[in-house]
Amino acid sequence: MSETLENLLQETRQFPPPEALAANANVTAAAYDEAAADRLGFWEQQAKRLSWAKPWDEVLDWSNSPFAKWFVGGELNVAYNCLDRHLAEGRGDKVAIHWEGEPGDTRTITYADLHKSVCQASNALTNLGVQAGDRVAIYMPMIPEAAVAMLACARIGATHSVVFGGFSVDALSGRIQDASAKVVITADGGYRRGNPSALKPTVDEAVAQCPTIEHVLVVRRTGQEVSWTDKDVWWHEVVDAADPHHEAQPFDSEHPLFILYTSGTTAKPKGILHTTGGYLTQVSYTHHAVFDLKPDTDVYWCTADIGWVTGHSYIVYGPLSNGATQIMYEGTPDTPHKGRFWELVEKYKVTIIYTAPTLIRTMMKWGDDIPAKFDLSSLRLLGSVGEPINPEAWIWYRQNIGRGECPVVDTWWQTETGGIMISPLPGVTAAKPGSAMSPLPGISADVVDDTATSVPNGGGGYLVLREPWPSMLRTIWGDDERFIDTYWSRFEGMYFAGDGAKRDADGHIWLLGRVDDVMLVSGHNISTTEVESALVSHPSVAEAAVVGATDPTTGQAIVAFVILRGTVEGGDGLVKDLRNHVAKTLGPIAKPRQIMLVPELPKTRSGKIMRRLLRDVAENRSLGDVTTLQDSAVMDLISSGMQGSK
Ligand code: 6R9
Repeated sequence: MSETLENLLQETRQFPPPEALAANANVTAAAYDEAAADRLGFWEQQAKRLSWAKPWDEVLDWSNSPFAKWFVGGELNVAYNCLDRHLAEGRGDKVAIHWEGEPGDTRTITYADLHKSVCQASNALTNLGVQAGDRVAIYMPMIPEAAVAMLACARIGATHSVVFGGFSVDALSGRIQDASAKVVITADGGYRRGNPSALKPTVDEAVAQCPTIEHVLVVRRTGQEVSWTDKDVWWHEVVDAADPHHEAQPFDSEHPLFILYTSGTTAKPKGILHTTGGYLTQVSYTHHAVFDLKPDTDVYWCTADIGWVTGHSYIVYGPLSNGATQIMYEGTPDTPHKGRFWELVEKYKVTIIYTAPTLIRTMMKWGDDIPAKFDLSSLRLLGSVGEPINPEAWIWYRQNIGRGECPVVDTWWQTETGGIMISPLPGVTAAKPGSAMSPLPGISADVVDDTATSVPNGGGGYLVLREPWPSMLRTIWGDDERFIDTYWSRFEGMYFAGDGAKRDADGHIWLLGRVDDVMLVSGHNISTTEVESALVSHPSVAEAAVVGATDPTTGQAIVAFVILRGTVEGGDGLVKDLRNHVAKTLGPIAKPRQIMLVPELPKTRSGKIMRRLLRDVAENRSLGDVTTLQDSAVMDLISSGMQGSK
C-alpha cells in the first residue's frame, strides 16, 4: 500500500459549510478541542444525552483489552430512551415515522403510537417465553413492525439478530443456529418491484433445520397464502391483543443489544456483537452531530434497509433516541417509476437524506432530468455511506439533489464500529468530494504503513483505530479468538479495519476500498477505488467496478466492468477511449488491460460491489458463493451481455 500511485485522485475542490448552517450548527469546531483535551470526559458528556436508571462508576474499562466495557456499572433501557422519554417530555403526538409502502399505502406513526405497539410486542414476546438474554431472529420487509420488533426485544433485554429479508434459507438458518435463537419474527411477505415477495416459505424451510426455534411470529403484510405450523402465531392476534402497558426494566450498560452478521465472502459470517450504553451513546451523538438534526423542524430519511447496520444505527436507534421525525420506505427506488425517491422528498418535505453511493450512481445513470422534475428545495443536508463515493458522484449529488448548496457528509464506518467514525461535520468542515475528511471528535483514526507507523501527509496505507470507542463491537458472537485474530492481531494495540486509506497533503483521509481488493500490477499497488473513480469521471460512464485478474506478465492486470450512462452507445472506439482516459488521469500503469461494458454489476444488499464474483468472471472461473448477492440474475446478464475488447 505504501507504493500507492502518487498522482491518484487529484481532487482539489472544497466546499465550506453554508453560513446559516454553520451559525446554527449542533456541533462546532470546539468539540474537536474538547475531545482532544479529554477523550473519556468528552464521551462521558455525550452519555448524558441519554436517560440512565443508574449512573456509571467508570467511563471505560480497557484492562482486559481488546474486550471493552463502557460506562461500567451504569444501567438503562434502550427502548425507554427511544420512546418513553419523549412521551414524558410531552412529545407523544410528534410523528416518529411517516411510513410509505411500495404500492403507495401509508401509515403515520407518532411516538405515542410507536410506544404502544412496542409495549404490546414486548408483552407478546414475554408471553411467548422470551426472556432477557434470549436471542430473537428478525426477518422482515421494511415495514414499521420491523422497528417495533427490534425495540420490543431491546425493551425486554432480548438480543435481536436481524437477517436481511431476502437472504436465502441457508443464510437465515446458519444465522439462527449460530445465535441459538428462540423465536423468529417475520411477515408473510413484502412488496418489491410492484409485486408481493414471499418471506414465510424461506422461514419455514430454515426453521425446519433449527431446533432451537420455539415460535414464529408472523406479520400479515401482503395477505398472500402461507403454510402454517404449530409453531406459528399471527402478530395481529398476539400483539394487537396484548396489554399496552409495559414497565421497561433497566439493563446493564454492557447487556447484549444485538448481533448483526457481516456478509462474509467465503468464510463463515461473523456475528458482530453490540451492547447497550456505549452503543446508544455514540449513535445518538453522531446522528445529532453529523446530520445536525433539529428534532422540531427536520424531516430525516435514511434509505437503508433495516437488515444493514445503517438501518440499525441510523433508522432505529440514533434517530429515535433523538426524537426525530423520519421517513421509512418499503420498496425499491424505481417502483412504480424512477423518480420515486424524489417524489417522497417532495411529498414529505424531507430536509436530510442519507443514502449510498451505489444509489447515487444509479440515479446518475437514469439521468439528471428525473430529479429535476421534483421540488427538492426542502433538502438541507445530504449523507453518503457504504462505499467510497467517487468525486463525480459526490458532485452530481450536491448539484442535482442538493441544488449546489447542501453540504454532503461522506460517512465512513462499519458494522463493527457500530456508529459513524470518520466524516465531515456539516457546520464546520470544508468538505472535499470523495474524502471522508477527519475522524469525529472522540475518535482516534490513523493511517499506518506495514510497520504500524503513521504515514505522513501524502502517504497511503491501512486504516486503523488507535483508541477504543463507545459503540465498538465487543466480540464476535461465540468466538473471542476470531475477534482477536481478525481485528487486533495485524497491528499491536490497534483495531485493523481492513480498509486501505491515504492521507492527502492537508492530512484529510481518503478511503481506498478493502485491502483484499488492492491490485498488484507490475509491483505497484493500485486501489480499485481510484481506477473506478477515474472511469466514472468520463462523461459516458455511470458506474464502474475494477478487479485484478492474474496475468502472466504483470502479476495482476486491471479488468474493468463499466455501465454506461443512459443514452450512450458502446463500441470498441469507446472502450479504447476509456482505457486512454484512465491512463491519462492516473498514469499508464493504471491503464486497464480489459474493459467490459455490462448492463449491471453484482451487489450485496447494502449496495457493495461483489468484486470477488467479478474476479471469477475475469479469470474465467465458475462462480463462488452467491448467497449474499442482491439479484442472482445479474451474473447471467453480465456473462451473456458482455461486450468489450482487450
Ligand atoms: C456502514 C457500513 C463496512 C465497509 C467499510 C468500507 C466500506 C462504508 C464508507 C466505506 C468508503 C465510506 N465503507 N462507508 N468506504 N467510504 N464512507 O457500510 O457497514 O456494511 O459493515 O461495511 O464499507 O470498506 O469497511 P458495513
